[in-house]
Amino acid sequence: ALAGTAADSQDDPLPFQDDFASSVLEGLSASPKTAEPKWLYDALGAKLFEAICEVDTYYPTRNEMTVLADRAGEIAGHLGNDIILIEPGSGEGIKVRYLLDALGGQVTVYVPVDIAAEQLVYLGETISAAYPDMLVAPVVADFTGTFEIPADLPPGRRVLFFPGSTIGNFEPEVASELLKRLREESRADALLIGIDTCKDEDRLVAAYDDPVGVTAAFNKNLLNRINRELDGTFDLDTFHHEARFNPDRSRVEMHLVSDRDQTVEVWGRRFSFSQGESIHTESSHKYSPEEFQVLAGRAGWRPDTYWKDSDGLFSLHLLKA
Ligand code: AVI
Repeated sequence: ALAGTAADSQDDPLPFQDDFASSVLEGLSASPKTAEPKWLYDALGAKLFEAICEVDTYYPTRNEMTVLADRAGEIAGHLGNDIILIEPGSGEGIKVRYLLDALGGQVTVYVPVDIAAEQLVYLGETISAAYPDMLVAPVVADFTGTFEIPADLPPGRRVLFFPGSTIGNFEPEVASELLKRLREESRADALLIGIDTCKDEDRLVAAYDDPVGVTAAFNKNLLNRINRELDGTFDLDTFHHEARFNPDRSRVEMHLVSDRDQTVEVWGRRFSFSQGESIHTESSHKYSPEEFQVLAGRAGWRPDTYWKDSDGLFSLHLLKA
């Protein structure tokens, strides 16, 4: 069954628009220039991210699905019955199906939480049709802000499902804060979370600068979005995508690099770029299992167990509140 879709701001048809403008202007005014990675996911950006997951060199999605599929039975054994499964940043909801299939009737309620309203409504309908005995209660919200889980849910054991190494896109201190807040706001007992591990530079850079150019398109689409939604004048032909491994911070960074000296307008404000100057659009932090357990520990999560795929490229952790 499908419950009504709850939004965190019911009256405002574009609740995130002002946030987008102020965030972009602030990031472009900073030195070095930055943009928050969450803005990469407009309708086209979300599609391009789905395409990235199909690219040969982008291993995280495939390897995480392998762990989920191979360990489904074990995971089910750890989680128990009457589960209320809450998924922040549910996206197109492919991975959750592995879990739902493995958990069978153990999940009574699924609460996907996502900023992309249209995709969320579609997900709610398709998941509800595929699992008719389960209640689906979608929440339109930016999970990095405050959001409310519907109050009228049946009782159950709340489990947060946070796959994809999405937490890696936050600075470690922010990631820890977010894991703490997710625990408090969702009042979850358990957290099942995907974490990409650190590995050799070549493999990492190939994953974030794929030969087909899908990741480049995903990154450059941000300029497209700024042009469309904030009256921007970015010339996309004069910026290129770059993926840089930063070993000191154990992360891959995505940048949009200006190919020449130029001035760009956004919402009536002018920003100058020198040749080679970049906008840092995303960081993707990589953690060993032990490093991640320390980070999660700071957020009040106790490690229970974790699994890796057979190549050791990706880990799935189970933690308890
Ligand atoms: C969503 N997130 C975990 C992806 C990542 O791997 O950091 C986003 C991404 N950026 C480029 N490729 C994929």
